[in-house]
Amino acid sequence: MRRAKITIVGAGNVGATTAHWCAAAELGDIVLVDIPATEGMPAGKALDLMEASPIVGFDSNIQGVTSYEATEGSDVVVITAGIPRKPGMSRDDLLATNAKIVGSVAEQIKKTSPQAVIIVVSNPLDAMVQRVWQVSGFPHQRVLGQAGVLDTARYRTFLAMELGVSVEDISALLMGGHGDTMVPLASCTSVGGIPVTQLLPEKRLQEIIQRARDGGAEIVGLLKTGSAFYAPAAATAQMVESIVRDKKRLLPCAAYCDKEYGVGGYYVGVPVVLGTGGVERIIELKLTDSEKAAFQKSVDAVKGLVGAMAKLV
Ligand code: LAC
Repeated sequence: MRRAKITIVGAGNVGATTAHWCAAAELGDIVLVDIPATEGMPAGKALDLMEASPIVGFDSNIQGVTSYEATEGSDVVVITAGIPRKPGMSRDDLLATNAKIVGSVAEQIKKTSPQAVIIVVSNPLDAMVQRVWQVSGFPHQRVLGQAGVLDTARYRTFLAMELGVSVEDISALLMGGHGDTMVPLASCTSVGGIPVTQLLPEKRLQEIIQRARDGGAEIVGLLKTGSAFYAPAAATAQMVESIVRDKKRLLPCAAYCDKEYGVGGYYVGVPVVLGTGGVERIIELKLTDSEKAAFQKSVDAVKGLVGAMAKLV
């Protein structure tokens, strides 16, 4: 069987750690790309990671490069390029700089890997994925964004810590944009099949939901010189896996919604089925009135961001 070819653009913390998780799970051959000014850095990280393969036991060819030739014909392209947040910055503060960066990456991918599924990770996520879709001209099913898997993982982690149970038994869903308005859905959260509302008082659950919303900023505040990367990279690798193995996982991802949820042509976090074709289905749930209102508020924030981006690029 031919191995999948996975390109990761941006060899910084998120990109290199995504390569690490993808290699460890033997998801395919990996090309790690960064800008020419980084010289040997992507090659050094790739070689270092490959030298771990006899120890960990994975067969993956991992290359680090500073131009796109080696990425040609990729099945999946992950875009992590862009500047990360510093303390005091919101994800939205990155808008102008990162819109230009991801736009030029999308131009390259369009030329070298026209059949790829693109997963965007750069922030502010919902606007960046819209930008990549616009510039690439790819069908919207083959462009999606990573956010919901990470945000849901944070929510699941905090619930497991609170309840003293395995994270594996916490199943949850989160919708909306990857920002302060994201919407963790208490109605879709269960612990070993038991609705979470039977295990936690409402007030405590709301505190945990708020911590999940602020999860990215909590890490930025601790690290001081950058933002989270282990969990964002693990989330991305899980999406790559569902695509290259055609697993059809049902995961929250930033997907293009037009009629779905009445969004009207924007990328926003919704539950999707992920397979070889990218977003193969968007699941439309019945939301409670308050969830509907919170989701709408989040969609409005995404629209505002995309509107602001249109004036900058
Ligand atoms: C976070 C950043 C990467 O949520 O968006 O940690």
